Amino acid sequence: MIITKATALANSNTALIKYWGKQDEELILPMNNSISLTIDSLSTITTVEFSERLSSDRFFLNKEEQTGNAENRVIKHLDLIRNEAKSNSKAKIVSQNNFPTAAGLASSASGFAALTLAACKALGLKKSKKELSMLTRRGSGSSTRSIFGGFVEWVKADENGHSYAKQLADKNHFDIRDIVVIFKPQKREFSTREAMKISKETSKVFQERLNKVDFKLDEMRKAIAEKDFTSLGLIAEDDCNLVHTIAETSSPKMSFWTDETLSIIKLVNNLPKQGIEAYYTIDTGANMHILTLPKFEKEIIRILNDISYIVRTIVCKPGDGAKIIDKHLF
Ligand code: 2P0
Repeated sequence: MIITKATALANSNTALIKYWGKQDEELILPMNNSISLTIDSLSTITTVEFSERLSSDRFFLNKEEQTGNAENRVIKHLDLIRNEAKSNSKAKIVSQNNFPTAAGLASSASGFAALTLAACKALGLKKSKKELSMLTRRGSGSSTRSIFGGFVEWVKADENGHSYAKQLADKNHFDIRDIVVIFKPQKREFSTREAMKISKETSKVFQERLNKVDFKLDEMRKAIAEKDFTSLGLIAEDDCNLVHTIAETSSPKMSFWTDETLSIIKLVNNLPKQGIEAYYTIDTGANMHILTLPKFEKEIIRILNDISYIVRTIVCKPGDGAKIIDKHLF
């Protein structure tokens, strides 16, 4: 009886130049390069155990057994890894997020990065970070970037073996803060996957953004290299606004922002009047990220603490890439 088990921890990442649209839906090849910051306080821990004793795969997320789409995506990804390892063993997968799932906080980024690393380790597959990033990409695009820590770029390509992530700068290069602002939970009307597809097929603004994205990527790389927080924040905010304009100009129209989101956008826009430099970015959900410098962190938290509709704030620093840990979840 062969039983192999491994546990990995992966952090989520915040997209500064976003991945929005695929050139290949099956291989998950993106339309544009994207740049992100891996953050240290939104993480997933996943334990994978392969055992000849099991007759089927079982996936537990946050203590609840998953069925349907969530389970199928995980099994499909495990099949890919089992295929590489020439293994037929079924697996028990137990995964724990320390933050809300499917709320626009990139739980699929940390989730698939942790799953990929733990499953490869448990099956004895030796892979470089670059190879791991290409493999996890097949589960969820944003997880490609979570293999690496700090500032990361995911490179587009039109074939499987050339679309991977690379680190632009490690977590110690530029100490910024990402304050995650969480509102009361609400059901999303569109998954990110659906939203990207609808955007690409129906929004006229989609191609306009692509025409300018290479220039913005250059500017973002420069801002990171030069530790130019103002440029980093302005470019991230602009790309966020553009991606949400694409969603809003799609058919059907897709809106991810709520009244709460709009109020906090206004608040962030007004912070410079109080001598605070901060920018926002938002993914596919109402929750948002406030990017700022360490010296403004306490004052922003004090302001946010007075706002009744904010359920939780999480202060994140630049974080590490996915790693194997010793403590299993079961
Ligand atoms: C990003 N997002 O760059 C963009 C910005 C959300 C908004 O990548 O279809 O769950 O699994 O590849 O990775 C989240 O989308 O989508 C995401 P799939 P994923 O972070």
